[in-house]
Amino acid sequence: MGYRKDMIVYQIYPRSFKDTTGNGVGDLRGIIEGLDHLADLGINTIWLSPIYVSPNDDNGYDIADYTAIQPEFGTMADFEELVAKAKERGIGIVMDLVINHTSDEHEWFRRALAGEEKYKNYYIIKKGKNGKIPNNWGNFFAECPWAKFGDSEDEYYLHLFSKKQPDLNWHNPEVLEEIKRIMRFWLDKGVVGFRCDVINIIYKNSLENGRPRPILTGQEHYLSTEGCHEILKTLRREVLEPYGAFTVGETVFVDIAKARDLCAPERKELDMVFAFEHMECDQVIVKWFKTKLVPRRLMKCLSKWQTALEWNACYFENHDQPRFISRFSDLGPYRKEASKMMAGLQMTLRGTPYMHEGQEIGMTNGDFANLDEVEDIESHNIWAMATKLGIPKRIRWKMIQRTSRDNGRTPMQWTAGENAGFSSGKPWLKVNANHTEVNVETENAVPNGVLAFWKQMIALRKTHPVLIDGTFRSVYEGRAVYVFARELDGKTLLSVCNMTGKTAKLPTVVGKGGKLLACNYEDVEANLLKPFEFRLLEIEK
Ligand code: TEU
Repeated sequence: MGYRKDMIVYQIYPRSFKDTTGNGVGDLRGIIEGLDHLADLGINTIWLSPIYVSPNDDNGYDIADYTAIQPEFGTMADFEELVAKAKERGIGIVMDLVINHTSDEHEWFRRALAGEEKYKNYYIIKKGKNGKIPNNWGNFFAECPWAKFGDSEDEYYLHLFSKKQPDLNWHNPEVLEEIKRIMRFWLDKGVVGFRCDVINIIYKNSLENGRPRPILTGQEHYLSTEGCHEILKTLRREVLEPYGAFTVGETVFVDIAKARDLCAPERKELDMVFAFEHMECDQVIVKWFKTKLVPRRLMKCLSKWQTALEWNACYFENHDQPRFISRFSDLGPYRKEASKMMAGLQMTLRGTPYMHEGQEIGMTNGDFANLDEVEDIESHNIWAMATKLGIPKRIRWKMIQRTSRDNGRTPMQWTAGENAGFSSGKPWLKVNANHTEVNVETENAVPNGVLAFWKQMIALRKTHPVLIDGTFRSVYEGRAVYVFARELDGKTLLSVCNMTGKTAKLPTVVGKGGKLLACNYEDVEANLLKPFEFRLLEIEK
């Protein structure tokens, strides 16, 4: 029930995947065209970022109609065809469930603005305090989280994200009923589950002032509240279980204890969570300030989560994150090797792997020249905030370049041709210049390429039950080299990753024996690992 441990998920950001109409925006028919590539890659589940009607203030994470398809993406018939054709290839579709907020253009919010009390109660609307906003909370997009409610003199609505994303009032049972209806609508269309957007913040305990902190003051009033746990239990019992559907929650600021409370099997809430700690290994206080990625920090963090949770959602990239290989400060000429090493790492950790589109060809961060080439609302807000704080332009730009969510959203690189074969029109976001070298077509033509290695690692995962059911044991965490073991029924696989662009000593714990199941270099040396070398060894007992 819920999920299958053999799931291998591939995230599609529909705007950026493949455009078949020439309007510069990816669409559902483009995804249908891409299915053969995905089947060939070996994945069996697609998570679709939002495809619902939206004014696109936050690229679809601001939903104006939960049960209709965004016209620029296609029609409901296209969606149904996608579900059917994916199913023919053994691929299930997972939808993005964004229920912390709607768009301010959703009918509920419009009717609230028109004065209908029923709908006002769908949102979090509060009177100001002596002409001031209701509390001191922070906002995820570095805005003020309160906006004037219509023409009202002293009423405000809460928005933890953009002004066009009013938060829903989960104290109102009618909201729960609406969401149940929406979930069943998509389950009836054959989707296999949901990725639940910022799910651990939906239920606000109170709107009291929060303890002041560098970011997101007020979070103690809404992070993983009892109300949220109750809602998750109800949705699972009443909606998901009857369909055998699964959920992964995007859960912000969770530590291990909170993550356990949200996804421990016996609690019957979420099946697994996207935690953030390993993505924050190279950040200082807030994600917009990055330092060098210190491999050992990453290893320690991965081992900690691998050991603590019964099952992890293993991801290194998504539409909110810079490309992972671009985070290695010594990547140098080793893009391919690093991507292959990440394939080895991701496919041998314990948990469900979630790849992001383009990861399979080793796509890198965007090569934006200036802010005009960046679309993301968060990047623009951060730029404005940093300007206000007097941070010099050069540093501001560096911050955006390194952290912008658009790094993970550049158009998928299909060919070396114009616009990377993504679109015949002007793409909505700049195509990376390296598409002439980094693209699916070129990769398909080489036997030892990045794509071939991802395929090999996915195939290995499918044929080695130890990579799915086996336990995880950290064996070595060095300055450069990470070694961990997966064990099942007396069988041991050792995953050996050099996480730097320098040659490193093979740790003696690896020993001499063992059968080499995979390696991203043609020849291996007895005692050395080449830059970003990955080995998977089967140890004979
Ligand atoms: O993201 C929520 C989230 O907390 C972050 O990862 C977010 O990207 C932001 O950078 C916080 O600083 C989810 C979605 O994945 C994201 O795309 C949406 O913008 C957001 O929720 C609102 O729906």
